[in-house]
Amino acid sequence: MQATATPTSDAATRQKYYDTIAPQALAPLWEVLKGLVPPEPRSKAVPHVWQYSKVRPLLLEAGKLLTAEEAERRVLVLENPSLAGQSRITSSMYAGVQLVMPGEIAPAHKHTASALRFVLESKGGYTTVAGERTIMSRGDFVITPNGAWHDHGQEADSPIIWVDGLDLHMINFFESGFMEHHNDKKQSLTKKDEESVARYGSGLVPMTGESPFGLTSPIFNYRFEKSRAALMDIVGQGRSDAHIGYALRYANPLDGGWAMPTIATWLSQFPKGFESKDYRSTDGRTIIVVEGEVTAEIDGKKFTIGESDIAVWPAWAWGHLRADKDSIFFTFSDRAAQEKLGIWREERR
Ligand code: GTQ
Repeated sequence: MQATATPTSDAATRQKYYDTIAPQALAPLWEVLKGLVPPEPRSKAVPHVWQYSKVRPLLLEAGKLLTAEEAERRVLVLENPSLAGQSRITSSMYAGVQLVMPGEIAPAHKHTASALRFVLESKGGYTTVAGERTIMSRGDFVITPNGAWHDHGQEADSPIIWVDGLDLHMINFFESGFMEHHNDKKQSLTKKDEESVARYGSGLVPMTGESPFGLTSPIFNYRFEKSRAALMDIVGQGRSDAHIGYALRYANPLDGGWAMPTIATWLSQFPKGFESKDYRSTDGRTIIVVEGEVTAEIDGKKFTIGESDIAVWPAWAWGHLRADKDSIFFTFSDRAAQEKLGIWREERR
């Protein structure tokens, strides 16, 4: 016959025991197990929208406060309201809005974190990545691969503004981050402008050789003009997905995977009046509307995302989107990292 275990201790006795084991750097799992292994994700982030009409003047005010060089990167961090002070838009992702004024250079540096730029305003602004320069225009999705030197600048007479998305919280979680400043403010150009587009950007790739950027796409500017044209061709075919509308993901031409190792990125179109069905996934998303206007209902919260507005849809929160006008929007999330770990999930209603 099996002996039945009977609870024997009261709270005070247990606490006394915990006090005994604590000096040995030991702790009771049973007091914390439910929080450590939850039945399903419960994001610490909340849904939120930043209106560009409010952000832009504040960012330009920062332009009068200090130079890009002094700041190193003149950025207003998009902080999730429930994660204030942590520089997080979701638990795993950093996002900010960066300004470079005419004549300025955000000086060359490199780091372990990968960065994406989604360009909101730029006439002639550039970023240089590993010796190759690309001119940035509105809607371009630009990548700074991990470990690549990069500096940004504007020689023309208008400010440039873009949204930054970085995986730095993932890097910092692993405590694996390095960063270095270049000796020169501006790295020297060792390649022709747009050379990587010629080499990798037309559905053809070199006969030999790997990506110069390891797991990151060798193309570091996915131009809006091209992406939009491809997306609109798909829209023209009809057959939208009930949950995602029309969408194309940015792919690494060498292996077909996501363009970045940790961050997934895609471009969506909803025709006016299209409303997606309820959806949730384990990746928290940042959405930037390029054209049109989208109304979101996420976790019971309703808000409108207008042109150049930035919204966050937390992990595993039910939600859907409706287009008030023909709309195009860019999304990024940590889905690429989650897929590599085999933990990404979605649910459709
Ligand atoms: O442009 O390299 O928003 O290093 C935060 C950290 C941008 C950048 C950010 C960075 C950068």
